[in-house]
Amino acid sequence: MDDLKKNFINKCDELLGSSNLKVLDRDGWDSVREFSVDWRKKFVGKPLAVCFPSSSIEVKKIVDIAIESRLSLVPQGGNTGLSGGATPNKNHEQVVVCLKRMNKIISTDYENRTITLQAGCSLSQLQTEAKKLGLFFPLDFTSREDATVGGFLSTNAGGLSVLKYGSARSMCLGVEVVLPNGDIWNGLGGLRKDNAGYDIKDLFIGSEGTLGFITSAVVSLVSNPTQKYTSLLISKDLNSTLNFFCDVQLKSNNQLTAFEIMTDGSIELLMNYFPELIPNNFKKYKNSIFILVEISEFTSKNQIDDFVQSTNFHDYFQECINKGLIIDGILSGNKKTTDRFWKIRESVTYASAKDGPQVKNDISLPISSIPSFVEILTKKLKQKFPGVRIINFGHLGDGNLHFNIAPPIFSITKLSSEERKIAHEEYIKENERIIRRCVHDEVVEFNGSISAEHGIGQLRKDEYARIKSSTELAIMKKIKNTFDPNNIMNPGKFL
Ligand code: 2HG
Ligand code: ZN
Repeated sequence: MDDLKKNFINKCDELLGSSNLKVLDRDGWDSVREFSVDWRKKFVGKPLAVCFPSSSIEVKKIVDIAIESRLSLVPQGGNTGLSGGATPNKNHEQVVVCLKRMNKIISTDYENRTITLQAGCSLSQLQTEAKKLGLFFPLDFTSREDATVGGFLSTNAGGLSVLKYGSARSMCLGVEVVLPNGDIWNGLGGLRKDNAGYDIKDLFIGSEGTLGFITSAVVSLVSNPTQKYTSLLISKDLNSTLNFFCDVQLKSNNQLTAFEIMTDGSIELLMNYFPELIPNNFKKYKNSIFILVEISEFTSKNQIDDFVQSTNFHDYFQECINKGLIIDGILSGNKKTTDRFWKIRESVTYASAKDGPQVKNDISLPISSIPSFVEILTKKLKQKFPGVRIINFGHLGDGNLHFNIAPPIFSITKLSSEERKIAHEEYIKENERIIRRCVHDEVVEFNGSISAEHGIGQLRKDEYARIKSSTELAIMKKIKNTFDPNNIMNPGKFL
């Protein structure tokens, strides 16, 4: 190990104590593995070490030591990201800084409807804290138990309630950041209005740890919905799904809180891996589209213009069936059924993980063009890559599709499961780049974005450089250079 690396390890040992510093060469691969491999196990890094600070002062000191030792730092929260943005490179030179020990609620403010908390708090911890105040923190996604505040802000995560409440950015009123020069910026004012100059906070949100460490944040809370109505509905195709979406959205005004879809490839995966989740009378709809609709009630009982109060959902959905917008559906009548409907939607990712590697996409499109986009791209992909399976699902109400591509099913009778796994991996290795390009070219054609909520990370880095205009890239690089001229913060990710 060279002297600079030794200097880093010695000083960090002194700062954090050896139980809060894992050094690959000293403590072994097992001690750093879970911080070196991403959730999907696609990116495997080889860090010099992993640090576990407990305060922003300790993060600041780690930055100071890294500057002195000329090493770069990779911020990490729950390591639940899907783009490899928190995974170190393979060069045994980067230091992962895991903020999970920084998990304190700093303060709550009922009147201001805010919680100030450290970046290592989990999303579910924050949701629970909001509940204690009788309020609601609406950001939500499957990895809520592990995902952290710092992680969801650095990636500007989206999830299952963006349609009504927006992405992480819209719920954040302030951040504290340790900058790449070791300065600490305290932007935790928690104001709802602040027009004094540039909005610096918004630069850090979504910057994927490339501009500094978000070490604390102030988030805003909202009123709890008084009641939620969740239904699992079936439509025959995307055109009618879009018409149905417009109808519900128009009628429900801002009471529609989720409009999620799963198309045939996703339904097939669910039926293969979690058949027990699918209601028996829905098994015949494997070539259709499953739609999860959630409508929430917020108002008091005496408000008569309320869609929820004036609507009998059975009648409304029956009317939609008569109009041909949907073909069938179940309206949940209790929490168990509601949880099951959400479980179906959230299990597509788990079914995918069981099936093997895919080309994962996270695209954003004008909602109106989704049916034609899907039709054109599906045709192109099926022509160029015969047999590929399209696992298309996601947040139609936000214009966000996870248009994932799985390899053809290699005949199970001819191959053992191990051989099938290898065949899958090889297919993805060979075709991933070109499939992704094909998808993204169509996204550009339709004025979309190559990431809606998962970020660029390592996964889309090349595509980001290929697709973004030189003007936009130059602006991004100037911003990066202003904050981090020595490229200490998370190098090798999106820029
Ligand atoms: C979801 O919407 C997540 O379920 C994961 O964003 C998407 O697995 C995926 O591609
Ligand atoms: Zn998603």
